[in-house]
Amino acid sequence: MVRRGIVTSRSVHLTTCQNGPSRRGVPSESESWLMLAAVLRNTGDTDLDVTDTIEVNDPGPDDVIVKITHTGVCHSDVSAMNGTIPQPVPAVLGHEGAGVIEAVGDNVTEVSVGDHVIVVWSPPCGACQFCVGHKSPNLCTTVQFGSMMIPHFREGGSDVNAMAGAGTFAERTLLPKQAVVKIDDDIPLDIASLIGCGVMTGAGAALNTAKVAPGSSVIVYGAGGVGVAAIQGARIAGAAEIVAVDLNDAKLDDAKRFGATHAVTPDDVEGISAEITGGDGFDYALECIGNPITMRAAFDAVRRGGTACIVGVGRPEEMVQFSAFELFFMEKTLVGSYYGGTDVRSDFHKLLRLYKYGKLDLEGMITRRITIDEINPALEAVRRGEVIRQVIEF
Ligand code: PAD
Ligand code: ZN
Repeated sequence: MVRRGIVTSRSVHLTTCQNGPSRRGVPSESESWLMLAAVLRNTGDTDLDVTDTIEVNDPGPDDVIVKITHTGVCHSDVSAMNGTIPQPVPAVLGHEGAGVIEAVGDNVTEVSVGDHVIVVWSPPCGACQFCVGHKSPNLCTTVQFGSMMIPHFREGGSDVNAMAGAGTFAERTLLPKQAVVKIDDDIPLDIASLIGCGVMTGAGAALNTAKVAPGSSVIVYGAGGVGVAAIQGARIAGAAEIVAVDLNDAKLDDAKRFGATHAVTPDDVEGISAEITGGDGFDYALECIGNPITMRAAFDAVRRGGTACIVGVGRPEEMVQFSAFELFFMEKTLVGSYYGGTDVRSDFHKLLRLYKYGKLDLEGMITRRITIDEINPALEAVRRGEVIRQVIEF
């Protein structure tokens, strides 16, 4: 259900949103739309406030406004609520989204009104040492941190932040132009939204960060949206064995649909490792939960010389311990993976081509489609580990 109201203000002229986009530019005096958004009022709240009192701010010369059509619910949204991921409040949460460009600032030539786009929660500036020198554009913070400093929304006279500079749990959001990747109009936007976080993160962790090799053995901890994408990434890379580990039995069945050759609860990891690797350990482990215990378990699950890749996000104060001897003796690679080590400009399109030819199952990852009014039960389902992805449709 969508409720909208009109107010008179200095805000962007969004007359396009009823009948489809028709104009470019940062407009002048006019009416703006109040819109539905899900707001975190206080860190520690277990519910978001679904309200129609939020407005999007005017785009600057290098900004765009995206009409969000679809946004996935990721565990990181839950983590922003409970303080695992630091997030100034009040904030519109959501960071996995896709939609249509509704307005562009004067300097924006890369996209136009009406373009279909995926939202990028960590956009590369394209010019800094991380983007150019280190060839790690996922680690560029220039645009993201700059964007996070600017309130994207307002409510009455007060500022409202956007999670990770994205804020996709709203009918529209304000983004720097680098934070959108244009896609073809025939790609379903619900599918596209998943690429914006969970799918890129999980598949990218397997393909870009761990660089899973053909014929190798892989164990993936956690079969939520990120873990299922990691399983698919490992399958695409040509892994021989892919073991999914999850507490939830239903998730073990799910994991097999996406390419896991084996699926076990944590208690059975040792047994399956003995069966597949003779007890040496797996070539790769991908931790897609965010728990220090499973991070340590992932490190333990790989063989001497193997790679443990940590994708899950734990609290800043939580620690994982390593023996000062084992690091040398086991010669394992321990690597974090931020946004799947992606260069979004090329990787989003690669993943969409894999989807197009049936090699990446994105449709099957959508457990349910919901409205923004159903966000709180949806977040609870994520906490209980019951779902792969839930997609909000506006
Ligand atoms: P999710 O909640 O959909 O999936 C987590 C899965 O782990 C669920 O199926 C749970 O049942 C399972 N699980 C929980 N605890 C255990 C346990 N102790 N043993 C075995 N299984 C368990 O989460 P998600 O897939 O949306 O996200 C996973 C993590 O990835 C989370 O920490 C999120 O914040 C992180 C993430 N990282 C990045 C990044 O850039 N590295 C990006 C996006 C998300
Ligand atoms: Zn996410």
